[in-house]
Amino acid sequence: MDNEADWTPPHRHDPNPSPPTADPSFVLLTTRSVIRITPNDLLGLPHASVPDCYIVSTGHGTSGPFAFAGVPLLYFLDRYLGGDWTAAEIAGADGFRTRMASGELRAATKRPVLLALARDGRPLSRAQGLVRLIVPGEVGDALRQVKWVGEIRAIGHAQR
Ligand SMILES: Nc1nc2c(c(=O)[nH]1)N[C@H]1C(S)=C(S)[C@@H](COP(=O)(O)O)O[C@H]1N2
Ligand SMILES: [Mo]
Repeated sequence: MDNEADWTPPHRHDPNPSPPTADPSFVLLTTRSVIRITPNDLLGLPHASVPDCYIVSTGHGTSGPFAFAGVPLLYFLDRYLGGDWTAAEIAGADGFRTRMASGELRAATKRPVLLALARDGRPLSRAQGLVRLIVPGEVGDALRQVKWVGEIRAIGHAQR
């Protein structure tokens, strides 16, 4: 039930090439609040850069290598949720989504999962996916490289 297959679309997914909306902000949903986050908010948080990232489209070929920079998702979630969470669902504004477990994020210390704002030293455009989830450990396809993050939902976040 709660496995990854339920949270990723079929492998032969046709990637959406164009942004569904213009607004690059997203909402963080917890059991008690809805917090709107803008790219500008993220710019005020610690950043990391991860080189040699590839976007592996099974239909359209591979692009990269890219150096993506942004806020580590683990830092972001711990900061807003206080460590009190077990997983997060990350959805694009078009509904494309994936799920990241806390343990997986904590294990990826060298190549952290990012809420990316820049690529190769330049700000990401909305067309390029701003704000984009970058999962450097995903190498065989791009099903977790969610463009246009619109919603992050905290899982296992206790109501206090
Ligand atoms: N929001 C969103 N993100 C997405 C997709 C999508 O359809 N919507 N497609 C995924 C797939 S299947 C691929 S191959 C890549 C394509 O990324 P690119 O447009 O940078 O090449 O985006 C991934 N992220
Ligand atoms: Mo893809």
